[in-house]
Amino acid sequence: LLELSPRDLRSHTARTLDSARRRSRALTDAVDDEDLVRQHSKLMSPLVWDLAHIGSQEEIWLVRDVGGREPLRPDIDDLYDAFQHPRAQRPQLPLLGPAQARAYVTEVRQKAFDVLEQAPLEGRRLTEAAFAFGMIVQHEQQHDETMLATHQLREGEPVLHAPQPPPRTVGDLPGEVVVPAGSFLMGTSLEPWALDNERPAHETWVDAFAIDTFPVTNGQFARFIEAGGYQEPRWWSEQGWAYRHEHGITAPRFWRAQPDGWWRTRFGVYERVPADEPVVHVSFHEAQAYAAWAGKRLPTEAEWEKAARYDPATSRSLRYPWGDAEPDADHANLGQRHLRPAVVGAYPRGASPLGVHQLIGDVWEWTSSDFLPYPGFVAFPYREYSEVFFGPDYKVLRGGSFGTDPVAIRGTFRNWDFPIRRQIFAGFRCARDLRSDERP
Ligand code: AVJ
Ligand code: FE
Repeated sequence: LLELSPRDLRSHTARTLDSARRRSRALTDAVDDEDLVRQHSKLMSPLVWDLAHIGSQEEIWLVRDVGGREPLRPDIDDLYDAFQHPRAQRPQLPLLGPAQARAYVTEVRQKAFDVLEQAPLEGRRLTEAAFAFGMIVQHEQQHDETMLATHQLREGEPVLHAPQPPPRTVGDLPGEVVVPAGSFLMGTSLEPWALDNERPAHETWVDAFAIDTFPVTNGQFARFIEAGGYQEPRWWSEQGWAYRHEHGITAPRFWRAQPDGWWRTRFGVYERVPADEPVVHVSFHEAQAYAAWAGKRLPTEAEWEKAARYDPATSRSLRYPWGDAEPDADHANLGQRHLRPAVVGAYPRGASPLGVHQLIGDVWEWTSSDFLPYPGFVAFPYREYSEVFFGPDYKVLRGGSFGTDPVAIRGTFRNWDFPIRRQIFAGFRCARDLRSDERP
């Protein structure tokens, strides 16, 4: 992407717009109109809201802003402004119906393609427009992951289908990797599609620590439950314990205890919980309690990023754990190719130089860090993308899940959510300080 000519950048952008739209269509065509307008959970919008919101953002940023064209539907800007209406209230709004929403996003897309071909995108204009297109492509893919989470909350027969992820192909590995003390370059000033919260690149000191080779699995998490982990306040923060009680939480979301073990519902399929897959649908509080029970802690986001990007051979920070190449199917479980995490050990080619596996894809990983600006942060292109969320209310998640598209993830990408949320495809891995006898 960094070396593309303007013409190649146009065709790359067109391809990524197309693949985002194919996914949005697949997710919204999989259900009937009644399902499309229904609210499957108070935590989520009706799918038809996400669809028209995707179009509305594209109209505002590409058609009006980059293209300088006349508005198509200025009357609906407010309806699809996420800040005006919380998710729980969206079903009551006079939303576009399924057919209108589909027609609207198609019309916006035709105009956006027109802007992409016709706009005089040279020099600085090109850089700005390329970012706006990248932002909109990522925005659509982010909502596609949100829509996938809505599908997981939907009741009824399975409507989405995908092949199984690959099996384990790595041999026995140590459970942890030691990351040496030192500073590394965190964040980026170069990635053309990096969002404002990933910028700028800055040297960050990280003390030596150990981090798990793999995300925590269902089998490991089940042992925490069976050891009484949800009954023991000492493993939980005060806030986490209050939340666990208020909501009566005793296992990851979508799990059910049966006489023969744990079962779960996954996109309408009722199945045994597979022991070797990373655990998914746990809150920050559950992740934090597990880590305490295991005698460990969650990594900070600086630790996570150093484990993912730092190459001790060159002291450089890579774009992805495996290097600078864009993700392919052998690197990571991304892009909704599979509708579940892969078992641990399934992606030897995706390991970081330090030997940490499956940092990208499979499950988002909770970190212990609050969502805060990097030193030198500048809100761009609008304060509502990241800045209004900075503070102690949100925890950072890293690495993307099986539901995240490759365009919407990289070693520097920062996601955030409330520590009580579990409908997202979130798991975690543990870290710990080194004992004095382990320090070099
Ligand atoms: C980065 C996933 C937290 O879904 O709230 C979508 C992305 N921002 N539309 C979200 C986003 C505006 C955002 N997350
Ligand atoms: Fe949005």
